[in-house]
Amino acid sequence: MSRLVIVSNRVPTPVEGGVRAGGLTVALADALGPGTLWFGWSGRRTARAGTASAVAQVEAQGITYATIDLSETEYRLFYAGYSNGVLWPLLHFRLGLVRYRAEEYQAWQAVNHRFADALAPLLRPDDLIWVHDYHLVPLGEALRARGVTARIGFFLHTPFVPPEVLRALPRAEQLLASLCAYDVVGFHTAGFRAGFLRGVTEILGLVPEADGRILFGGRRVAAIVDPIGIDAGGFAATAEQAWGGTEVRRLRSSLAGRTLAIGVDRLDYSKGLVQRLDAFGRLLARHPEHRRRVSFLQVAARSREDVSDYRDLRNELDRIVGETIGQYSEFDWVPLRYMTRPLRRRTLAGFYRVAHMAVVTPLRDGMNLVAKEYVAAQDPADPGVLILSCFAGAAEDLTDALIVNPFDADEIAEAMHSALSMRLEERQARHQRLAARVWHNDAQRFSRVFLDHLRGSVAAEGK
Ligand code: GDG
Repeated sequence: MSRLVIVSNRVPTPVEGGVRAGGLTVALADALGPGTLWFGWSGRRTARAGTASAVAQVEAQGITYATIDLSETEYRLFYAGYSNGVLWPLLHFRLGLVRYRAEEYQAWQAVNHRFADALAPLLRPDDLIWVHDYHLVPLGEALRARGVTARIGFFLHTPFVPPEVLRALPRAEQLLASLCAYDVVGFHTAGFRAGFLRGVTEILGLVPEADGRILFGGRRVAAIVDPIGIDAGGFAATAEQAWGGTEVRRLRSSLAGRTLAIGVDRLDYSKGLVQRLDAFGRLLARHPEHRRRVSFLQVAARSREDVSDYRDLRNELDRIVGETIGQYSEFDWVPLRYMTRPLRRRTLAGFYRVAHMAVVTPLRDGMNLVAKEYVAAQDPADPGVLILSCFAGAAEDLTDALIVNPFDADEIAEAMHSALSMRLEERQARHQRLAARVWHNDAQRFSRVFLDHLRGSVAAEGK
């Protein structure tokens, strides 16, 4: 059987007694059998650039983790610069936030080539190589240039933009060509895949074959739709266990019988936090009956603080939170609780179960796993209501949520009002249909579908 090689920008470093469960680790859990190699950046930054041969390897639970360090300059140009200051805003339709600098683009290419230099000697011809996310788009091409013949797939965790937006990126055609160097390219939704195929047609001038495959440079790349999911049963069990735990008990006693609403996001401008908090203020203004009855807990774990747009967002949120609390608080009730420190995963699962509604309103999102986690964590006998942005990939599947336009604070406020007033029978019926989707499109299915395509790609090519 072929060995699986996962490549991601950050490698989840093994910790004592196991591996730290990052989002990707959870999503790939079923694919990560003994013998798997996981390669990427260690998370360490060094004063000077490392050499290609400086690969650190550790083994945990049969998986080998091979990492390289980045220099401070590489981190600044490749990671904070091009990856998170150009590609992230572009792929989330935020052209106004794109800050293109040629030196960052060159560093992005160079780091991908350094990854390839370090990884190529570790590879075997029958490996299945699965590369993750926008930081590493050129890696497949760089590996091919080093004579790697193994099958290589790429999965994009963000949205993909249509050519009208993509054209704003200098060297957009190079980005598309790099994606075409893979055997399989995966997207969360049919819409993202369609955008990619249109880009290939309109910018590269190629005509995809009837099955959506593209012939490029003598190879065929298959563009597939493969929505990421969670370990729904596992997460439901965690939420149930957390119910009796100290944190959930403390939370519930602090609520004193009031309803909890919850939002959980990385502190990122793509998540629609400003509009969401604005909407909550409008709910309290328009529907005063909810005052004193509901508390909104927003967990917004700090992220990418060395990118200036993220610092600006944090300041703006501090201001809105202060305004809302100042305007509506009473001496024994605070409408909004706001944390920028992360919670433990188990605690989070329990908090989802306590919450009567979750507000998941990104302005754009590849998928959004919080929406799926919230559904999985509910008590089916008394489930909460999910409010979901129409611009999250998850909305394609979770159509029984209350779907809103995340730019329209009034619409979100009305959805909050509906959620807080919804009768038990409707909550149960919606939840049952949502849970069926979350259990169906789960993590196991995600990796199985991708790897089946990757395994099949060579055979199909020879036909
Ligand atoms: C990218 C794409 C796509 C959040 N706060 C805490 C915490 N989290 C966990 C959540 C969830 C994960 O982080 C966030 O996942 P999302 O999918 O919501 O968003 P991104 O981080 O932007 O992920 C996204 C995803 O990749 C997968 O393809 O869905 O569209 O942008 O699991 O629970 N976890 C803990 N404490 C927190 O405070 N423990």
